[in-house]
Amino acid sequence: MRIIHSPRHALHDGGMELHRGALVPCFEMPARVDHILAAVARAGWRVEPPREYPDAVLAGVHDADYLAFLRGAYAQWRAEGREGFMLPGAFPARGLRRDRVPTGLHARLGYYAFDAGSPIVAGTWQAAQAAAHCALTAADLVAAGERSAYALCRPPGHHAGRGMFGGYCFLNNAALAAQRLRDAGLARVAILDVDYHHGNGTQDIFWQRDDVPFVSIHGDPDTEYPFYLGHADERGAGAGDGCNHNFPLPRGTDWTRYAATLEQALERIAGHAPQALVVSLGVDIFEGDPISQFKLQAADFPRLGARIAALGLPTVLVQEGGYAVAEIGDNVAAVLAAFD
Ligand code: SP5
Ligand code: ZN
Repeated sequence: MRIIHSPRHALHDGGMELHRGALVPCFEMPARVDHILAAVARAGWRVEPPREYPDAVLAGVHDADYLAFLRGAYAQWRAEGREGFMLPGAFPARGLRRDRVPTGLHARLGYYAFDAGSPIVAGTWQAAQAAAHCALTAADLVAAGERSAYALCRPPGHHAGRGMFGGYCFLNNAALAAQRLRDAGLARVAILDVDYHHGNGTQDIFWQRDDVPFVSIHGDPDTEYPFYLGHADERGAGAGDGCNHNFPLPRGTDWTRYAATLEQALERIAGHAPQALVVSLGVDIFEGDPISQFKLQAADFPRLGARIAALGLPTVLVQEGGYAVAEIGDNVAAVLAAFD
């Protein structure tokens, strides 16, 4: 298994998130990576650094003004005499204007964010850039003929849209990998998102496109984060009509129920006859996850990997969520082993 990883992930650290009305340390923490690297080492897989890419590549799936904001936000925060982490406190919800980008730093912070759970710190841009480069490198390996590659991305990416961040995500690593495969000449690239939380950012990015079908299994947004996207009636628009497939499942879903839905999701993917697959691999579907409510056991992750690998597609796996830190490594490695 080709494993792509950058130690620059650790530059994104030290933030707190607003969780049930209190500021608590982010569940998305650097130690997650240590446990994945340990499991990768136990499996005997070598870790490779990402290649470098110009920022112009990021503009393939993100708006230029959004990228400029992310790149410069923390320096402006410091220039205004502030320290610590940046969190927004106001958002342009219904009834407020979204048709102009405000000039003030705090105004733009709320404009580009969709939650108060994704702090920006001094190293966030560098870490997000490195994670994006991991995903792009994994995509380049698969485009060059590798059967599979795993991007150990941190921060994760699937909640980041064309012009918004949230859910611990700033740059959409999976979307960048899919776009990279498209740019390499593959006509259709499917994305399967198995993270517990709906990949609202990925859906947003490919909503009107028929070349990157998006298929997601996740906690029902009526009760689960990110709440405001991810329902089964969201099918895509324009050229993308019929290319978006959401499978929301209730709290308490175990492998038996999950596996039945997975078969339907895989059928949809096969129906689009893609040349390659990108997997948004969140293992927060594990029973022990502290912020999620599915009931998959450790023994279910090899099954999950085997079912996805059975599609027989060249596959880029991109790390998303998973907050049961002690178990995250074994659960991820169990999925990857099916592709080895
Ligand atoms: C990439 C990813 O998995 N992002 C998830 C972001 C979730 N952030 C908000 C979580 C709020 C969960 N509140 C439920 C409390 C359960 N104890
Ligand atoms: Zn998640």
